[in-house]
Order: sequence, then structure tokens, then C-alpha cells
Amino acid sequence: MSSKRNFIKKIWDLPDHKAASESVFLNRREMVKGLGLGGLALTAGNLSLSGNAMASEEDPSAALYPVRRNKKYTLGEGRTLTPERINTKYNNFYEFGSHKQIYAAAQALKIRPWEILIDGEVEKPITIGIDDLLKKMPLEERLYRFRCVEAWSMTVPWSGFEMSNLVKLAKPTSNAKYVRFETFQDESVAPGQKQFWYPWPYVEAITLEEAMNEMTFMVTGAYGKPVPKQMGAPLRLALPWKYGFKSIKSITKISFTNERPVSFWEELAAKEYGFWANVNPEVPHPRWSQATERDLETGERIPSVIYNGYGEQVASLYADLQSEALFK
Ligand SMILES: Nc1nc2c(c(=O)[nH]1)N[C@H]1C(S)=C(S)[C@@H](COP(=O)(O)O)O[C@H]1N2
Ligand SMILES: [Mo]
Repeated sequence: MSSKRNFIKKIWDLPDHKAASESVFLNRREMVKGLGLGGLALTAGNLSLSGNAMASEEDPSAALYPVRRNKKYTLGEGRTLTPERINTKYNNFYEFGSHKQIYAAAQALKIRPWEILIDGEVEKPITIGIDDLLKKMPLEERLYRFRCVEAWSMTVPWSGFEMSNLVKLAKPTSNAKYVRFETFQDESVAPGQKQFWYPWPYVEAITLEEAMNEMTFMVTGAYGKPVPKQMGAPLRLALPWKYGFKSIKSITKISFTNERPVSFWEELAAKEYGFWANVNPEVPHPRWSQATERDLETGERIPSVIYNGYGEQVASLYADLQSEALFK
């Protein structure tokens, strides 16, 4: 046992940016082209952010938290809560940079006023402010595991509401089969959006059936407080059985569609990041194994589990879809 464990630790003892990164598939020519034209502007953008980067403003939803914990969702044996100080300082949010230390830059995002457009195959499109949405939705706290496609993982006490409540509010028509989510677009606050080789804005999508599943959670808080900007304020998704890139941050638009939308990562590299992206240790990413994951707190490698351990809740969604690439 222990020698096997040592072996696993050894081959995986590479830093994340070498072992696995969502970004490095970009071919060199594209990168050079991009840097040649946009490199300077990007540096200037990053510098100009530092002034108000850490400015703290009162979040008008702060008084809503903490919310009641739904005890049905537990982390499972051997898993503990990842400390807030780790979770808030190690993030993927490419709008603010293609590395993990974006928390300071992300403070430039203005999260009020914040409106969400709900449109497409719905009875009537609506625009709703985040504070009105918060008033309408039954908020609760859930402890979820979270597994990034780059093979690191964490756990989070999310606050928010089950997505099915938003679907009911949206009143989709019988033509609606998918739900498409879009992140804000404003390169004046998000310098990563000047990197024109990415297909901004960030887009993600799930089926309507997935959206109605009990696990699909719209996040508005974390650690008993409003969700911090670097983690996707004021509204993000949490799909704990899928790779982390599906859990889109800072949502401004939710569209019900008849056709399957193409997501941000799928558009960039469909062979590496598919539509379904369900966790499966037996299906390697083209550039690395998915058999184990690195716990963000302890640094230990632990075995990954199909559907990130949520098979009981979600496996039935895929029973008739075995011909699809469900695990990338
Ligand atoms: N808008 C947007 N949403 C995003 C991303 C992003 O770059 N932009 N990164 C995704 C990826 S790859 C991961 S792993 C998670 C990271 O969430 P965290 O920073 O809260 O851990 O956010 C996902 N949602
Ligand atoms: Mo990720």
C-alpha cells in the first residue's frame, strides 16, 4: 500500500502548471501573435488595477448570511472543509489572468448594480437584479466537493439556491432543451479579456434535465458570507460532479435554448474539454491522468471517483447517453 502511494505521489509531484493546465494547449504561434500585439496593453492594465484592487466595499447582501445548512450534503469520509484562506487565494478566473493568483485583480469587478437577463425559450424574457433574485430564492448552505480538470480538488461551504427554483421562475417553453450561461464582459476591469485569442465572454451550458437535478446549485455565498469576487460574485454555478470549468462565475445571462450551445473551453479545444465533462478517473485528459487529484489543503494525492462521488444523485441523467463523450 505505502509503496504504491509513494509511487503515485512521485509521478504527480510536479507543480500544477507543469503537470496539468487548462491553458497550455494554446499553440506557440498563437501565443506569440497575441503577445506581440497585446502584451504591453495587458501589463498596463494589470498595473492600473492595483490602486483599487483591495478596496473593500460593503456587499448589500451581507446581512443574509450565514444561511441554514442543508445537512443532506456531506463531504464524505476522510474529507474536511478546505480553509477559506486557501480557497480565496487559489482560483481559476481567466478574465483576471491565466494563473491562480487573481484574487487581488478580481477586486476591480463591480458587483452592484448587477442584472441577470433570462431569455431564449422562455414564456417572457426577464431582467432581474441580483438583490431581487436573492429575495425570491430559498437560500441554503451546502458542503460540496469540487474537482478541477487540472487534477486538484477542494471542498467548499457554498450558499445559494437549487437551480430548479430559477428554472421555475424562468418558465421555459417546451422547446427548451439546454441552459446556456454567460459571464460579464468588460475588458476595462478584466484585463484577461484583452487576450483576444480566447472566445470571450466565458460561456457554459448544461441540459435542462441537468439544470433540474437537485445537485445543480446557484452560488451566491461561501463560508457564511457573500461569495467573494475571485470565486465568482455575485452569482455562479456549482456542478460538483463535473470538472470545475463547467461551474461558470459572475453570470449575467441565462438563456434557454433548443440547440446545444458551445462552451468557452469547448470552442478553444473540443478534444480536451467537451460538453459533458463529468468526472471519471478512468478517462484520462489527453495530456494527463485523471486517476487522482491533489487536495488543495494537504497537497496529498487522493483517488478520484466517478461523478466526483455524486453518482447516486446524477448517474441516471446519463443512462440513455452512453454513446456521448460523457467524461471529458
Ligand atoms: N467566468 C469564468 N468562470 C470560471 C472560470 C473562468 O476562468 N471564468 N474558471 C473555471 C475553472 S477552470 C474552475 S476550476 C473554477 C474555479 O473556481 P474557484 O476559483 O472558485 O476555485 O471556476 C470555473 N469558472
Ligand atoms: Mo478548472
